[in-house]
Amino acid sequence: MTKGALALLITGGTENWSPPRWRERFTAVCPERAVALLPADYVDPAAVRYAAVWKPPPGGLKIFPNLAAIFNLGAGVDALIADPSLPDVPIVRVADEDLTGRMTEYVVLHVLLHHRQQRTIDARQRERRWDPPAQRAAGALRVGVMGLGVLGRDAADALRRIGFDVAGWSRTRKALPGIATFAGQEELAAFLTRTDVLVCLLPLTLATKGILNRRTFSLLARDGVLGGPVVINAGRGGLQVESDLLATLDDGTLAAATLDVFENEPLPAESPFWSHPKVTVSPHNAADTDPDAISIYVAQQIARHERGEALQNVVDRRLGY
Ligand code: NDP
Ligand code: OXD
Repeated sequence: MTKGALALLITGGTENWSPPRWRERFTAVCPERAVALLPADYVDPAAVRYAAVWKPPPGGLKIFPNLAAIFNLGAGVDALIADPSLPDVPIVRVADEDLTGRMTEYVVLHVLLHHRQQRTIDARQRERRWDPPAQRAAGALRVGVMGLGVLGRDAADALRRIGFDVAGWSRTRKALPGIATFAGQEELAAFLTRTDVLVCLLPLTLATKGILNRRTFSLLARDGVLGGPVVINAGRGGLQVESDLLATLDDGTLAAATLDVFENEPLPAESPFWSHPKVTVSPHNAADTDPDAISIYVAQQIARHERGEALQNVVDRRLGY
């Protein structure tokens, strides 16, 4: 009996993260199954049981009458579930140690860049200036992680192990060793007022849209060792109100920001963020989903499903993540 086909609907990409590369990897890990990269390849829509997607065109999935599951080739599903015609089948998102490790690298890198004042040291190097800035113990810096999910928990724990004074905030209560935890809107202010460096790893949902705004920034600690609060956003651009970010960087409410994600991506060439002296920009590459690792993750999920076991990391469409 032939196995149901796997359709790939993948927008965008870079050299290692290209639709043909995903097809090559899925063909290797699902040798018994037809793998079709749309729209280039032909597949009978009725033969398709699974779809692996990244930002598929709206309406692109409703043509498959026998679809059993959708695999989102990333952790965040905001773009996918914005499509009102999405078939009513389980959506599995990426929650995998390869992706988690990449995000933790990014968070640790950028917290350390601020903590060790690397931008100041770089500027002094350009001036041939031997002038070491003050150095403090990691424990003097209060880092607050918004979002204690798969990514936030791992990043918070890595920061804790380095010695930072770490807290986290989530929708539901968490208990994490060595990390002060806060939950829900009613504890947001208490979380923010003890935070020098705010790391945002929230999903973009109706409840979190625009949460990085002037009010949030104005609640952050102002008595910290960095001389002002710092924001690091690697969640989604829609979490931040960019006009508030710029205004609060300019009026001194914020000392600095590291931004991996933006309201409009790619970040337009005319955006003031590119050249802002207090901003570090990265091109939404805090954590790439690796085709080698994630094709195996999807193949394992399909195998679970076909053995009659529950799919893992299924999105709650009502919550939006
Ligand atoms: P998870 O779903 O595992 O975790 C989400 C966390 O956010 C949970 O702790 C959840 O709380 C919390 N949360 C959700 N809504 C609220 C709310 N209204 N108030 C407070 N907390 C809330 O997601 P991941 O950790 O896997 O990924 C997080 C996001 O990171 C993704 O959605 C994606 O947008 C982004 N991302 C960005 C990448 C990049 O390269 N820049 C790469 C990968 C992901 P609770 O635990 O109580 O449910
Ligand atoms: C993701 C991303 O959500 O790369 O995985 O942004």
